[in-house]
Amino acid sequence: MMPGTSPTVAYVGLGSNLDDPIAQVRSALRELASLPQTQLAHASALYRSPPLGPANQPDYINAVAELHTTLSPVALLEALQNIEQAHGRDRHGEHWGPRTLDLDVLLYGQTILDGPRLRVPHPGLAARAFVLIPLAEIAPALQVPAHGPLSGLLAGLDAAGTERL
Ligand code: ROI
Repeated sequence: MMPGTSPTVAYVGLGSNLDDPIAQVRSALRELASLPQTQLAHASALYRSPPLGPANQPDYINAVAELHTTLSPVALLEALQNIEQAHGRDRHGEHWGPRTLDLDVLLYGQTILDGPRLRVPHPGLAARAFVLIPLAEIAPALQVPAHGPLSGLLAGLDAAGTERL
């Protein structure tokens, strides 16, 4: 990015259900705050949610962070993957299985991307209570590209089980 380019408002989803998930998410928030070219503008509370996917895994701790960044979408993705790896993320486990730390680019401004590495808005965003509820805490008036108002997505949601800590 050129110097002086104004930052983009990006939202990142955090999730963990292994190795002290609360500590994983808290330390990941601190690491997001120290990314280059990036400010952590807001962080939601932590939420406990039942697993989406195989049920024989622990509940998740989830949160959402608002970043103001001049990193490109793919540079941001790579920075998130570096943090995941530093948390011992093993990408060879069962599909939708448990994980020490998952960091997803949920939204990158009003950008829509449909690439092999990165899809934005995140394809699961519109249906996942553990994303939408913390997102609404920090950005209640958000317009979600290709989906419209966040409030509309929340209205159609089964929020049962997602509990604010
Ligand atoms: N389920 C919950 N509740 N929270 C997550 O962050 C989460 N992440 C995942 C899958 C395995 C889809 N299930 C999840 O990647």
